[in-house]
Amino acid sequence: MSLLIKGGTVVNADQSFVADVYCVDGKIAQIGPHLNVSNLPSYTQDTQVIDATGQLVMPGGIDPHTHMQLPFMGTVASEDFYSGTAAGLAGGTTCIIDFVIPAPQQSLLEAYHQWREWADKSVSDYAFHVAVTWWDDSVAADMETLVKEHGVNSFKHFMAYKGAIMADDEILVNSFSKAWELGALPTVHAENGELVYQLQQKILAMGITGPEGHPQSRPPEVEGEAANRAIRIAQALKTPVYLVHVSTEEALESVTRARNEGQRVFGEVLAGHLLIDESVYKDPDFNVAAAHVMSPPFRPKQAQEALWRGLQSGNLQTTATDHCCFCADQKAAGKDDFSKIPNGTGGIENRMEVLWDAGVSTGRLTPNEFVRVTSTNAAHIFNMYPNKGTIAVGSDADIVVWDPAATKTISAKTHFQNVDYNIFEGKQVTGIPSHTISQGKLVYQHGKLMVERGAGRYIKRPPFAPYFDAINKMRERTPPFSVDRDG
Ligand code: URQ
Ligand code: ZN
Ligand code: ZN
Repeated sequence: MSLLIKGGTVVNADQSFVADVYCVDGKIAQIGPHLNVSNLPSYTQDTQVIDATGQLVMPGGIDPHTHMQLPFMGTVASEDFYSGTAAGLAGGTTCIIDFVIPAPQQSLLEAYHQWREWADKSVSDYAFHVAVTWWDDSVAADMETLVKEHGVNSFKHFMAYKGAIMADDEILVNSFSKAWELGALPTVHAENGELVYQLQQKILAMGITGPEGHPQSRPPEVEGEAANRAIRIAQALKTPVYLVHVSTEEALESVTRARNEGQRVFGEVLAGHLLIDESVYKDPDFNVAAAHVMSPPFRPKQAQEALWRGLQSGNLQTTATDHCCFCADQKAAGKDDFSKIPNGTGGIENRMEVLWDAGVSTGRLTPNEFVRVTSTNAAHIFNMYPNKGTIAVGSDADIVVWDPAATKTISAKTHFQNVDYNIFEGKQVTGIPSHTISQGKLVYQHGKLMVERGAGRYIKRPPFAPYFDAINKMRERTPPFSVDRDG
């Protein structure tokens, strides 16, 4: 099977150039100006040809933070792996990293196999972070099996959600150490779960039960404290750490300080936190305010400017959505108690277009930086590069053809996401995908999805240890700085 993209401008994280892109059997086979491939055996009457004149040809987006069909807070997220990955393709995202979240005392391996089964219906490629929600020797053993046999190289820790999946310091210290011994990356949801719990009780006792209580129970210092604590624990243990959904200046300051001191800390920012502010919680319509209940909550406007500066400066490296959808009837569980509103919002379908519109069209980001923060950096950090995250010969043919002039108005009435609310409702964007190619196949074109249930592949991600092993082996073989003068 082959596909040719003609006349476009290839945009990678490092450079842009006019070139055709020829894909064969799911891989990028040739890149160059005016390719002449019609005489190749792979070029047949079935070869799909896309005219990308005046458009950009970019690596398919990677969303490193989604929760398809997550069982959470007494319900299950409305978006499943089929509909969620399809919606992603409609927005130019061709790969997700979702989360296996074992219940406390549940075997990590058992949970992993459960999520693998759920994800089998995906229409685009996917990988998994695995959450460590409890600790004993069996957890350490399962982590080792997951790294060595199942291609997991990142382990998540929720510092929030007391009484459910919260990781206390004992779990953080044990798990960070084990993860790095295995060459895997610890990641954290940085909110102080004890503080959240106590503040929720205080606010409810004051008679504030509506969604407006949600951000009041999670002020910026709740994230700032946990972010700093996670970074300091990582520093003490000499492990790297990746902070998901950084939403506050306080957390960004901790990330920036650590990076300036040479500590290997990564930060992720959600499209929602860059564009939506806390005024949504004051909406008199419970359904609108509750639809925006996620953690960390949307913040005051000045936090958004700081987060954009974090992206522009390189102190935040990836963008994501934390796509975790609950419909109005599910959010209603918290009608009389905001702490019972299932936490989560959508976004996988709109991440790239809202970031292009607010990032590139405003001059905050160049097109190359856009590619870096929507695809390449995630591929690097989670060790999927160069299969993912770049337009290069030999890379997976996961590609988005981007029409910088096309416009669209985002709405739940027209989106593919399986949720009855869109946090970007009514937003008009300029610059949207015209075609999405997944594994070398055209799967989205001008508003039409052509996906195949189960076509998505599980992507194994090697640990980082081998690089260090190789370097150490090299050192063993040749004493440092010895040069064979005669050689
Ligand atoms: O905390 C998360 O990342 C998951 C449970 C999704 N929900 C949310 O509010 N972010
Ligand atoms: Zn989270
Ligand atoms: Zn999440």
